[in-house]
Amino acid sequence: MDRQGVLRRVTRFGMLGLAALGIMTVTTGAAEAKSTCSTGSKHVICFSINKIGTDQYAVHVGIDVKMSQQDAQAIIDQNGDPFDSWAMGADWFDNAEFRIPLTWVRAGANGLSAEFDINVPYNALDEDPDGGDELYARVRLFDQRTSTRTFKSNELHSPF
Ligand SMILES: [Ca+2]
Ligand SMILES: [Ca+2]
Repeated sequence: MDRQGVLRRVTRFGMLGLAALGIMTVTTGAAEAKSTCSTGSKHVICFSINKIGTDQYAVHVGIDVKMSQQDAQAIIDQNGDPFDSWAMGADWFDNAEFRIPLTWVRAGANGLSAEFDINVPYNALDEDPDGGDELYARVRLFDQRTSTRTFKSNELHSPF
C-alpha cells in the first residue's frame, strides 16, 4: 500500500481515536498530504488534502456527530441531504470555494456519520491569488425538526 493509501486509512479509522486526544494535526510528507482532525463536545471533524497527481488533489471530509441512533435515522429519513460540505478559504471574510459532495451518510450507535470527497486541480485550492492559502471544511447538518448546525474543521495551509 502506498503512503497515500495508508493516510486515507488512518484518516478514515482514526477519527474517534483522535477525538480522545483533542485537537491534533498530522502532516505526512512534504507538500503531499495534509490532514487535521478536531473535536467538539459532541462531534469530530476531519479534513484532508492529498496530492494524487501532478495537478490533482483529493479533498476529503469526515464527520461524526454524537446523538441517538434514532435521531440520526430521523435526520437521514428527511427529504433532501442531511449534510452539505464546502471547502472555505479563510480571510477577513471567508469565501465558499467549492462544494464537497456527500459520499455516504450512516446512522449508528454513536450517532450520525458522513464522509465527503472530491478531486480538484490546484487552482481550486488557490484561494489567495497573492498569497498562501488557508482552507477549512464547513459542514452543515440540516435537522428539519430543529435547526441547522454548522461545524468547522481546523485550517490546512499551503503548500498542500
Ligand atoms: Ca486566505
Ligand atoms: Ca495562493
